[in-house]
Amino acid sequence: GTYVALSGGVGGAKLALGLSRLLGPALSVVVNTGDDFDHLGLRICPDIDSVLYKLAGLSDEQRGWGRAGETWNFMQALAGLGGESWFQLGDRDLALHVERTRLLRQGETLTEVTAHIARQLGVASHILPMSDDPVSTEIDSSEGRLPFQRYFVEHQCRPVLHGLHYAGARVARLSDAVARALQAPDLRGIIICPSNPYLSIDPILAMPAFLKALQAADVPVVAVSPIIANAAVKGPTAKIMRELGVTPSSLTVAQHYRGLIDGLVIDSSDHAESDAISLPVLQTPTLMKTAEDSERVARAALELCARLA
Ligand code: GDP
Ligand code: FO1
Ligand code: CA
Repeated sequence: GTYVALSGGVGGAKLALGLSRLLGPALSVVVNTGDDFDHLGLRICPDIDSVLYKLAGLSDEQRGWGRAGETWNFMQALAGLGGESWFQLGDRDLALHVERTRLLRQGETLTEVTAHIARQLGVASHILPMSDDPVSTEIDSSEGRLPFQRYFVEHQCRPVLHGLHYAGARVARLSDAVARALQAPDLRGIIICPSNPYLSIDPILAMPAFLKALQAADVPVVAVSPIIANAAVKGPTAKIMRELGVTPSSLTVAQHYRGLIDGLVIDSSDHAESDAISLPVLQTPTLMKTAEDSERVARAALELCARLA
């Protein structure tokens, strides 16, 4: 059977790696593009690149974004010219942005460009942008409405978040590749990776075309909670939950995806929450540090899909 995973960047990519090792070409990862923007004349797609680098074994695990063994000559030279330096592009990473931007300018779709790069990097699973139409996440905050990367990188998520907008989502069309993946006759399950629900998964679900296709797929939908012991492993997920007036917990994740998911994988340490979650729950250690961890959590998600089929 085949599976579809929904993913943001780093957190999602950890599970996508495990799923990819188990499923190879039977896995399609639909990746958030709400973080994407134009910078220095280049098209930047942080979540797609996080998934590509992770599955290709090229990601920098300490920094949490970009490539391992990176050098910064370009950024230093740019700063010396008085250029913009709030958003760092490493020398090796830069090659991907330059090549992607060139192919997009030639008229290729982001789906085609991403498939080409995945092939070049030896990634066997299908890495699919959530849409080829632009969707841009914007944050309503104590600093006013901010474009995503201004909020996330320049302001380091410090402004208090009041609301979110996914500009373009309403009219974004489904790509043929995403439609085919969701309509595959041998589809066995849809897995929502442990990504930030508000910043990484909601932009995908905010597209009516996608939501409709997801709901038409008659297979179990299972999420893996990004919250462990009332905290995010990394990033602003718990902070955003507090700012939205909810308690950071796996129960909150379950309630957030209510009506959409059929089951939830939570961390063993959160076993006390499972009674309050009105859904089938599978408990397992969900912290992923190694590829073996990723494979173990991936197996748990697939097992829950099988149990709910
Ligand atoms: P981003 O796009 O790079 O910000 O990353 P994602 O949105 O895909 O993932 C961010 C989320 O991943 C955060 O809420 C983290 O708590 C979660 N996360 C990161 N690592 C792990 C992990 O090992 N296990 C679990 N369960 N969640 C994780
Ligand atoms: N995150 C940062 O915190 N600072 C950066 O300078 C930065 C540069 C960057 C360049 C390329 C890329 O693909 C990602 C980059 N990120 C950077 C990560 C990033 O944009 C965010 O972590 C995500 O958008 C949130 O998912
Ligand atoms: Ca992201």
